Amino acid sequence: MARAPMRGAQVDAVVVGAGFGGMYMLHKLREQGFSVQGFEAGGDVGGTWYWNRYPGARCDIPSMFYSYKWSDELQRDWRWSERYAAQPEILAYASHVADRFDLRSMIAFETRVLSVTFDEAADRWAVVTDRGDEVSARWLIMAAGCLSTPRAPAIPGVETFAGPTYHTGAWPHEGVDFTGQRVGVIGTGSSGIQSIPIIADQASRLTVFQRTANFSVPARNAPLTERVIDVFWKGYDDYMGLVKGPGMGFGGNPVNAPPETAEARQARYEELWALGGAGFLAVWGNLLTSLEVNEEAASFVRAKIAEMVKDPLVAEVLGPRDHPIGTKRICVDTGYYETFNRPNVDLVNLRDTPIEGITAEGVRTSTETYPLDALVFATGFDAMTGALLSIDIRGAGGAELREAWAAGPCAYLGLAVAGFPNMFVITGPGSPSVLSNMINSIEQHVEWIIRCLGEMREADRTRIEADEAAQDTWVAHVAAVADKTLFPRAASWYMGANIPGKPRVFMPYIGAGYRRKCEEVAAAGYEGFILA
Ligand code: NA7
Repeated sequence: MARAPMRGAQVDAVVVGAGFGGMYMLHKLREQGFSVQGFEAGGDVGGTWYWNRYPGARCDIPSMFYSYKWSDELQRDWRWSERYAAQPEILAYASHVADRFDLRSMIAFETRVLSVTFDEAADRWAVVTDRGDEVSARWLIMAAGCLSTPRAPAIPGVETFAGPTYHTGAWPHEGVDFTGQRVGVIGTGSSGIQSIPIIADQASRLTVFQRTANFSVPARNAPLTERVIDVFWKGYDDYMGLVKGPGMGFGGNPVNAPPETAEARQARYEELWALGGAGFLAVWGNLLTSLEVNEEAASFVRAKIAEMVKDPLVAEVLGPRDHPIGTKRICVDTGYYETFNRPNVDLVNLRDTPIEGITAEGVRTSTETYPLDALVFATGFDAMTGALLSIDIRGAGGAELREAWAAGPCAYLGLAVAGFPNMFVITGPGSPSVLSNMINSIEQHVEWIIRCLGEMREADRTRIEADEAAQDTWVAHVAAVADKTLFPRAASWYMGANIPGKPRVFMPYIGAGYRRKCEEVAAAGYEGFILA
């Protein structure tokens, strides 16, 4: 869409990204009387849900919980159709919110922010986009997303492949029909696991290239009934009490300890398996801190895989053994393991026969070439830092964020970065973010930021910056908490391990009491921040 570039515009706040974080941030800023400009690379709102249109894409948190909580009317009016909403419905929800609160008028779409530079004399950010915009803002809010920079591995010869290639995180809007085709899928994370059963339905032959087997729990997706909705509302206050109070934590919960007898433990695994969903990880409070406890739950899931997959050799390859369950994002599937019983589906174990290259014909491993008509990369994202570091961010004294984060991301409370005044990151590294219900974490950050900006305005202050010492203490705490768990044992995207050369740092915060900590910081006059 053609539009004249904004040159010399001055606003109170620029918001980068119009996913669920950016949308709510824009709404709150305007409501509080700030002038705003939003920028969004996509053609509409929705962020991750705008781009991830691959077949089978759906949320892995029950829809009723995967909704904004800030407007009771919105929450009560919107009717989800399924326990786990599919991508089109989530995108329709984002669109509904944008219509209802007139958000689009604040956003320049199809516009990518290229650079942001802090002007110390003015305490303002200069924002430059690929559409020639130059906008000056007192406050800069990065809502660019945690899983928004898709990455495909640099496999030699990929450009020579004769057929089309797709990435699950940048799926064609018009959809893809694989009917009658020989399709290859590389990657068996959530995106692979959700799309593989559907692609298998269409393709004449599907070859799944698996490097790491992942744990997946059946979604038991179903239409959302009045009864389920009723139960949700009955428990809503308690749920919000938990969200706004102690929150989630993986630090070990003695109340929820495994019972002594193996029979009682098995019964509990069975119960959660039958319920389905990522709630399986809540089986015991110490699932993610005790290797022994974890291994029992992991072997339960492997036994289930062996029951579902007819060929024992295939079941063996699909059974994860190289990481404790839950230390990589648990997947939630519909018919994933059963897909490998289909005669038109093959599994290639890349641990035995690694990919050596891609040719015009297909994928070549160390032993064989698999001829393909189309190739799907379900290979994930440069998670948590990719979107931020793709922007040239220069803070006080010209400091570059890329340099400041060269050894791994450092952010105070995951919200602000020392040396980068007046910039806030929604669900940044060092906050619960991807380990929590993203919508809840987004709301918490937006509400914290808006309170902060309101108080800054009231006190006539123009600059706030994380103190380096407070940031160092927080970053060390984030690492120390993670080190008490099993998370660092997995080569996960939480650790940056999926990107060659990316520093191995556990990025999200797994401790409990995060929200309280943020509130205490604000109540103490923004302790750990330098205000001017
Ligand atoms: P993930 O979870 O990062 O999964 C990516 C998959 O791609 C994973 O199985 C990787 O294996 C595999 N992969 C990556 N690079 C390669 C190469 N070079 N060769 C073979 N296989 C490769 O991304 P998703 O999109 O599935 O999910 C991301 C999040 O989105 C998910 O957790 C939900 O929160 C929603 P690896 O494990 O690295 O061996």
